[in-house]
Amino acid sequence: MSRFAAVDLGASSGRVMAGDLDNGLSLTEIHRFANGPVRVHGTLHWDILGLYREILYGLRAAGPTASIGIDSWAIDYGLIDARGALIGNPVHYRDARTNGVRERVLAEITSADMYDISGLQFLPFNTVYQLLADQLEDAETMLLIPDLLSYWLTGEIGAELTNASTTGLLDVRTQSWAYPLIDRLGLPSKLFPPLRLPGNPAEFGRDLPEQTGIGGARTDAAKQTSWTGKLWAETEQPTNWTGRPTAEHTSGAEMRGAEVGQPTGWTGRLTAEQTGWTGRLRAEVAEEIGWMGKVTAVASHDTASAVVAVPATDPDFAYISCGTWSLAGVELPAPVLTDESREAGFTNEAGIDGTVRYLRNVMGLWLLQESLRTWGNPELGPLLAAAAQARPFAAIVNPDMPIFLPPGDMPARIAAECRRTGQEAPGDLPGFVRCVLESLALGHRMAIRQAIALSGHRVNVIHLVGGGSRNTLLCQLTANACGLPVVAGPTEATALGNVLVQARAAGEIGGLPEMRALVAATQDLKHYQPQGGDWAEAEARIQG
Ligand code: LFR
Repeated sequence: MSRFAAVDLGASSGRVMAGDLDNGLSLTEIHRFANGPVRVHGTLHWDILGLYREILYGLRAAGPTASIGIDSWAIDYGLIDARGALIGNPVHYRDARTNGVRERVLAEITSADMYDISGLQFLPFNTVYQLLADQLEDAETMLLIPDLLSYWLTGEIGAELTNASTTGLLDVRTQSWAYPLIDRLGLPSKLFPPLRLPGNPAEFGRDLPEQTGIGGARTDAAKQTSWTGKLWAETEQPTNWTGRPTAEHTSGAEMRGAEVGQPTGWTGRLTAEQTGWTGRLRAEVAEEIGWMGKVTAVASHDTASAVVAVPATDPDFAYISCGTWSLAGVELPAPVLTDESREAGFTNEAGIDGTVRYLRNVMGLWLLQESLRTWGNPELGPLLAAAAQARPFAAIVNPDMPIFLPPGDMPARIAAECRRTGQEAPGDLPGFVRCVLESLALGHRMAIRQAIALSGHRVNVIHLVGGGSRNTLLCQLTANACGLPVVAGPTEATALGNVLVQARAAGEIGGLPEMRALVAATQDLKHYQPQGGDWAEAEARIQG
């Protein structure tokens, strides 16, 4: 069966999609549902049970598939108690509870030390800061959102690697939990479950990973694939195992003797623990959706899945995964951990197969989405057409100002930022939209140019994927601002990446080059050539 279900939870909606590889690669939307945060007593929450119900509904509607993959935005998590129950509703990263936490941490541990361990940019809402703002007394395990949903579906716990790399608590070199840092921060090490490597590169004899600059994670993944599978199958209760690293237990035989439910003193390379993990649906779930199936570990960070589906045919590419956020950068074989990289706000997140997603978060279409919400959601098409006719470079802001992060009146904040930098605020809605899109294109320019300079990676073309690839004005402005051709599409990169990694785990397709070639051959792509503009002046202007 070459049909796979992709569950993708995005900022405006969640979807269950069916991906078919029988005849090329196609996606069908099965069920779409709202995924807005819920504010209760001042705290912004996920409506996680409601989402789970919608996912079950979508899986029932999809009918039997070879497997299910789940992705969502990164960083957010739920806490599980000793009985396996969820403690409270997960909190949304745009909530204010992390205000000031990052600053407190960085007063204790230098940003240089933190960056050298995790390679992660210092977003104020990173999991590490959320955990430090949270009540952890009753918590036994921390599960990132896709891992939490996988746990409910299968009963098995784990932490998928690409998403775990956004916590700030993963060692970027060894790709295992950074226990010395975890201890230093006073966080309980039992919270961090075994790591799962998505997509099972070794088991099917394809793309056997090679040693790379990041701690040899690839090699270990290949070596340990079979025994981890066996261990988890033999013990049949992986849910409360909490091993910690020592060098002793690196072979399968020893591992199999480890006592489940006890800290075993084991680990070797945690990366490999659940390589190519799949989990059978619980009977109760199968009954509810009407079919028995399994969940496969995919690149559960939505951005990691989107980067899988970048339709690159030339290795010298940059990407912008453009939705609520714009994630702009390059794919590298090893992290960049220099002072310059840290100061420029670049992150080294884990991609599949040992790749590094070297990128910076640009505020993204959030600026537009929140503006539209403030205006009562007028129709977007006519507004974009009017914005295309509006005066170029009338007003431009730095899209990455922290003031733009929380929900609320976005046009008022944009207007204030224009005034702060000595510019007149836009006078009408098309003017605001033009300002947002030019500012975003400028953000893309700054991130892509810095990614190239800091990594030394050559770039001939920018692939802009995700919902933003539908916005022709933004694509053209991005080509202009970056001075590079832009290939826009696919819009559904995240869901496609989710499906492709499942297909790879099932042995139906090979590694990244093969997956990307299939996307390039089957999906609608649009090409934009740069048309100039004084972007250097705009860049100078936003400083104020
Ligand atoms: C995009 C994304 C980004 C992450 C942000 C918050 O949807 O996952 O990669 O930085 O959301 O989790």
